[in-house]
Amino acid sequence: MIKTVETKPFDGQRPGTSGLRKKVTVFQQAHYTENFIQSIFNVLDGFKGKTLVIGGDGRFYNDRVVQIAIRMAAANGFGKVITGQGGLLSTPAASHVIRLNKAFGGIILSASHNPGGPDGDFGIKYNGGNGGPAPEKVTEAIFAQTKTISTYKTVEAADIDLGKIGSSTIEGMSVEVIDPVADYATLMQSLFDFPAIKALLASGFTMKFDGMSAITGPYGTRIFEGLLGAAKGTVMNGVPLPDFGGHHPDPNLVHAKELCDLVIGGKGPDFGAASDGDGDRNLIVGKGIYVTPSDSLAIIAANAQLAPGYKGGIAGVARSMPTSCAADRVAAKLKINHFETPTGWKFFGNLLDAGKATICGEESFGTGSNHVREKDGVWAVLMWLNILAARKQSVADIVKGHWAEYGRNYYTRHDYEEVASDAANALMSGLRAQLSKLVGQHNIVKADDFAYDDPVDGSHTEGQGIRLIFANGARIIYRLSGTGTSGATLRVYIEDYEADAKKHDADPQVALAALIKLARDVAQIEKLTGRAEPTVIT
Ligand code: VG1
Ligand code: CO
Repeated sequence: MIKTVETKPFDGQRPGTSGLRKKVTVFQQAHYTENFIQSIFNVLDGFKGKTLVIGGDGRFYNDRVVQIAIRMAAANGFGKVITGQGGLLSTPAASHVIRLNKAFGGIILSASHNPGGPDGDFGIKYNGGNGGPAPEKVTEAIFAQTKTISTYKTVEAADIDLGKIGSSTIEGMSVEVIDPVADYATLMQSLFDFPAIKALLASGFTMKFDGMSAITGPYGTRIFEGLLGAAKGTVMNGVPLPDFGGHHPDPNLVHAKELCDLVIGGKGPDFGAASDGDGDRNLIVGKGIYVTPSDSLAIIAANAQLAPGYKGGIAGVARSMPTSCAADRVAAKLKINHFETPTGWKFFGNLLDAGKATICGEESFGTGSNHVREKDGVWAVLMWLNILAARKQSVADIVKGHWAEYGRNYYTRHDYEEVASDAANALMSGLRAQLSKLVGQHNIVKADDFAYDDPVDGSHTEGQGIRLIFANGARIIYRLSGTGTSGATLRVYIEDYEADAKKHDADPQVALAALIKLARDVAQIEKLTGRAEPTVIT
């Protein structure tokens, strides 16, 4: 039976860089989750009888919210819900399932790389029929709904059994439970040279993939160990856990330390990779080398045609503004489009839909292409394996060869996590106030607050990060995170370009030391936040 429940608005339900992210305990408040889901439905038009995809990364509370969302979809008039077994779908797989089934849209449950568990984080976001995160005009409309909502619709019904693959109905709406990996694995086989990768793995080349006790364990096990024949045990931390084993499922040098020590240390396998909580990020390491996400994007763009799905070449490459300019150099050489967008995958959707860009990436361990409308961790790993199989060189040789050809964009990101919000805001407004007078000092030729005009729909987005651009192309960028759930996180991105191959072997922290110091001084980071050092360096 459909019922209408009275409710009152909650403050602060504004989606951030990637959906609404809050502590689990916030989502557990009576009506909180329902209010947000109803607000999504309230801004959508014409979904009666259509299909909605629902799935999440398996973190604590995923199982409850999937049931809540299914009931509300039925009460609001959707014709069908498709979800993965156990309510699980990686973010890129959800994007694919939306596109494959020509669904109206999807609700993705994840707080990505944020910790999980009863005291951890949870998140909800809406993706449209193109499989991509809702653009800002939609997320802002959802936020407006959350401020005035007074009722939501649900049905009184028992939980749907999501443990078994198959179909059932609830209040006249059908619910199809699918294998979360199968369609995605088929898509990957259509893009990459699986026989060549299989031959590489059979030839003594070794790899490790860290699923970080999150969603990509089953995807990695099926694809790397199953379809590609990698040795059993190639996938580590391959069983998804509701609390990710107590770790941050964030594939970087800090949180994937065990893998990095093993592979970068040179005594482990030839190739290492990891993904995050919801499967859209990737970390790539090789014997003796860490590949920065910015370099990975550039190298993928330069080599994509080696993979069958991209053999006709790529139309363009897009990167988020803080991502290093390495990819721009590849685009210039290939004479293809390049785009600089604000942070967050939602800004790539229009470029991909319009065929203007084929490969996209962010410095935050996100790379992807037009095969879906999300970044895609396992895709990036397969792309690297395909490149390695085709070029028959080591990761280090490919990276160093790339630098020799294009020059090296030394790059680092310094994060100051859980800083007091007031201090972080004061720091950003202090920077904004100095912008005009900074030009001319320290060889700064441009200082601004990044704004973006979408070349496809003309939408305008402001306040996307302070940029200091130097005469030689070096950059310092400051922005506040839009995915955190406590206090503020200040991100400082530092980049410098070195053309001379004889100077390509430095530690980035050393090569960038003078710029790092300048970045701290100009923003008065220690004075305003009390932090002498960042909490995470990537
Ligand atoms: C961070 C990253 C951004 C990424 C976003 C979502 O956002 O910087 O590049 O798109 O996370 O990724 P912020 O606002 O905290 O800097 V995920 O894997 O959390 O969906
Ligand atoms: Co993620």
